[in-house]
Amino acid sequence: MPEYLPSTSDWVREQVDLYESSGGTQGTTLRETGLPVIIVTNVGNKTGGIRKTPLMRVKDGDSYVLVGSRGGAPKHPEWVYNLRANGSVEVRDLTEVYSMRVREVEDDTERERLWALAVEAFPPYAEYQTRTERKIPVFLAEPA
Ligand code: F42
Repeated sequence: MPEYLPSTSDWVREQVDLYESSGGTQGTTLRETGLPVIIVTNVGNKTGGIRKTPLMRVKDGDSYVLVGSRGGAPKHPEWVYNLRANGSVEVRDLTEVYSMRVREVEDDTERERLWALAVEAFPPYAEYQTRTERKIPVFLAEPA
């Protein structure tokens, strides 16, 4: 059984711990913003370890839009490479956990629609994109 490899970022690791240990009743928002967060459990593409990545909750029907913003940093988050290598994830949304299939959104029209949903749910995404040359990757997690 692959082992859980906690994030090297303290605030992220602590949010995952609180969110999961409370069964999805605590630690479910982005600090004081009150905006909802989901936890994406994915497989490390190099370590094979279990990674748990909190992301803003952006819904598209029963699907979730996953945005590799990392605050507009110059490099993609490392979980992007995990999802590209293995699209089978679990998404925890509050007390529910769903098995989902993730695909990277390449089609411009679809990406435009989903990006608009993401910015509506979390306006800072628009500002993050202006901070970096890289095109922030967008994935869609659909019910498996
Ligand atoms: N990040 C976003 O990009 N978008 C969001 O909407 C978002 C919301 C959010 C809400 C709450 C919260 O607590 C955090 C939030 N974050 C959001 C931050 C997000 O959870 C990640 O911490 C961030 O995106 C950076 O992702 P990362 O995968 O680069 O994480 C780093 C810090 C990390 O954990 N690195 C590990 C390490 O040991 O250094 C390795 C992680 C990993 O997956 N390694 C792979 C492996 O095989 O295990 C290899 C990856 C590779 O390089 O191929």
